[in-house]
Amino acid sequence: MHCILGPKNMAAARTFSKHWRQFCKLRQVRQSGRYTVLTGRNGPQSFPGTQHLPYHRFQTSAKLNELVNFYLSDIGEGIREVQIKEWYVKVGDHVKQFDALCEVQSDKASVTITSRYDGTIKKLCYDVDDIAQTGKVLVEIETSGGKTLEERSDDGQSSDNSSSSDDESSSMQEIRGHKVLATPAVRKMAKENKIKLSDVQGSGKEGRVLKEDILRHLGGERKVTPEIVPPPPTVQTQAPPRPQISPLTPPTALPQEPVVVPPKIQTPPVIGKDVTEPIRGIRRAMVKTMTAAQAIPPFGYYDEIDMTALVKFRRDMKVKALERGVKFSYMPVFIKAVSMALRHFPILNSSVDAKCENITYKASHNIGLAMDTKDGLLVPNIKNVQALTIFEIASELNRLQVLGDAGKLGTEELTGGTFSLSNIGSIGGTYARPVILPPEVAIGALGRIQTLPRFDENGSVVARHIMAVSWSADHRVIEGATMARFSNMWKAYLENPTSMILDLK
Ligand code: CAO
Repeated sequence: MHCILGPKNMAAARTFSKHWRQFCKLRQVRQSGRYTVLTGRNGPQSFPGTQHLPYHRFQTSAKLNELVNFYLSDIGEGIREVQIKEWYVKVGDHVKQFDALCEVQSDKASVTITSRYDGTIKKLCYDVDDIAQTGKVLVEIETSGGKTLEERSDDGQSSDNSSSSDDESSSMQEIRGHKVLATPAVRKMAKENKIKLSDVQGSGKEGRVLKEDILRHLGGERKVTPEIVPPPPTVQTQAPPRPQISPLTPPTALPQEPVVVPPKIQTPPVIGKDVTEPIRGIRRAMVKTMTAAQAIPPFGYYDEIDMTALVKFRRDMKVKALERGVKFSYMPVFIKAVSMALRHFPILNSSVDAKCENITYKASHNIGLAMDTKDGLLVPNIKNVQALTIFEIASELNRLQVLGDAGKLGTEELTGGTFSLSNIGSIGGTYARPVILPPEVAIGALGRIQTLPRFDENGSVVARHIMAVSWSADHRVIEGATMARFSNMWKAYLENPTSMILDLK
């Protein structure tokens, strides 16, 4: 048994043990819109502890030389597993407390795992893209000094097995000395091409290595198959002159017309094989949510909105908002109008329990918006829209879009929604059948704003800006008439945006 603190220090040890357990429980620190999780060496199973940690099991990292198992602790929201998105360290790296170790993706959020210790990384227990379970060892860290010890089991047994760091380091993609910034896809690409990220000159932000950098690097290093560029089509602008033949002239052999051979279209060779891979990360969440949504009998309601006045209104507002540093699309108006209409139809801002036995009318209008991100479909929400100005909504939407683009939407942004909008029209299309996100009870999908002919009050055909809206509501608790009345009110606000001023709070 390795006694780190001697019996004399038992009292001090117990006090430390108590504080340490509290410290571990309070590790979830929100940082810049996402969680940072610090993980205890004894793993989450020791957190709830009324049980005392054996006195030899804790330490101040600066003093001891031992190999500690660094567990992935419970990161909340019932998350049991995460996908490793990116390692920020490699075997052999020295880390300090609070240094970022890796980025993980749960089905709800992106989380940075930071170190609890000063020490040297001995083993990374997962590769990028692997699924890591909470409560299992994530990393082995040797705290300062040379002697390595295996983490002792709960009964206090220990072993002296040394780490296999050499093996590990040879299989790593990372570099010694400093961290290379790159997305998992780029790391994978580098790995597949057997190149070290450290050898590649990154051209992205803060030296981040991009796909193009890998390709450029590959180009310089070995012969790459040149991109297949089809030759420009030959355009015959003038027909070659035909020989003039008089009908009386005896037929002679006609000169051969030049044969114009169309250029051969080079298509990329179809080589490759079917690829089967596990459904992970955000898609896995989509499987769960959408499967649960299938249990809801939806009521569909469709209408069209004359957006002509709003298009003009937005044109003016866009300039004004930009002067204040905010991008202003139609969404902030759509979202505010939803909240204003929800005040009259609170049942549409409710949630039902799994068996649909209880309904909860939500006080806050946390309006979710389907977002197409590089990681997949996410639905962050804007909290308390009922209390926000349209400009504040625009500003929050900008923030969410930046986080979404960076793959950094956190649990805070992704949970607690009460009603959702899906602006598929920003990509295209006229109608969509949106799927209700349980436990919410309604969702709207917006089509593309199109210029279409419509009759004016004099019966003349005029060009109008038209957008279709498709609502889905949980028909177990929402009557079709309620959905229709809500839609009419929302539509009235959008068709006459200045009327919103009267009801704005
Ligand atoms: N019709 C016409 N133009 C539209 C439009 C619409 N329905 N919606 C947005 N636009 C315009 C915007 O006004 C903006 O124009 P400007 O450049 O002139 O300002 C441009 O298209 C780009 O808008 P945007 O997409 O950046 O911003 P947004 O606020 O309109 O939408 C968001 C934000 C997050 C909803 C959107 O980016 C998005 O991800 N949409 C896809 C949603 C989706 O995937 N739904 C399906 C879910 S089910 O799988």
